[in-house]
Amino acid sequence: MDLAGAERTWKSDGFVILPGFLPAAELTSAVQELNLLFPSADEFHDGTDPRRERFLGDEFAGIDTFPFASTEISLLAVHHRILALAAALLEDDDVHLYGAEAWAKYTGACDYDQDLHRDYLNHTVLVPSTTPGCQQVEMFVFLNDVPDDLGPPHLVSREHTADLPAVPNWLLRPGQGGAGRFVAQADPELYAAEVSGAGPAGTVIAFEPGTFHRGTQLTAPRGARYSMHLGFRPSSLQWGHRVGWAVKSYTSEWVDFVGRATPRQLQALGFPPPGHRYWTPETLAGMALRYPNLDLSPWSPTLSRPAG
Ligand SMILES: O=C(O)CCC(=O)C(=O)O
Repeated sequence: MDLAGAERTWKSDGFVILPGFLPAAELTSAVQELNLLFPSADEFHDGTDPRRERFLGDEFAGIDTFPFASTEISLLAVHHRILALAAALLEDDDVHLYGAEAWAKYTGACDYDQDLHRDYLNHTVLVPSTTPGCQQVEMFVFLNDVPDDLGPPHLVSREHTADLPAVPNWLLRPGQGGAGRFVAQADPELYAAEVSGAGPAGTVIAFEPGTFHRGTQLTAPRGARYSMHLGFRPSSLQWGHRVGWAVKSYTSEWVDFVGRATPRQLQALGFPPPGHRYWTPETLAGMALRYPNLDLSPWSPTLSRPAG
């Protein structure tokens, strides 16, 4: 895992494409549980899965949010390689997962072709920054092979966009209509500068919310694309967010995830690290009742070292 090289590319281009970053063997258990969330390609295209209706006509209707019906897919969102990548790019070991979605797209279900845009409008209440320590990182993680005819995202390097102002945010393809101060026609050269994110299962595309990119059409006959969309920030960065995890923390999906996750993975969801003053006999006793399957020994003051 060449994280230093990834960091250099992310800094210069605003994104880095890491083909097969998650090894196939480490994807298997999550991929085997995809059907808990979504129909297979055959089930969708043969019309044999009643869940297929939800995907028709709206590209965003194929999104499930964390915690997922599959614990394996929830765990993959904080896989140790993903956390190491986020920490390297954000230059901070204490990273927080501020958004996690699993997304299924099927050829013909709807129009997946998007205009170039940045994501910052719903990932931060401020605007993107290039200052180290003040950045967020988004990731697309492919759960199946995504060649060019299965709708890989396209991205544009900062080399072509660094001078563009924060507004407008959507830069439209020729012939597309749109209104509002965040929307404008693009210089066609911007579309000519796009790079395809096509890659095998396990590919991770890391990009910052100020990077221009867009979704593309699925054209492969009977095709399906399964991916995750993750967002990380340094835990001390308060202006970047999408959801609060507590709102779903009573669900069995959350409790099952917590029972299987490591302290580092849980820290990425907001658990204080071992040694933090939160961990006292009072809170440990309460946590033992709330999460009967969680091994609390890593947070027990007698076993853990003080946090720095
Ligand atoms: O899923 C993709 O390939 C890109 C989607 C995207 O950029 C978006 O919805 O903002």
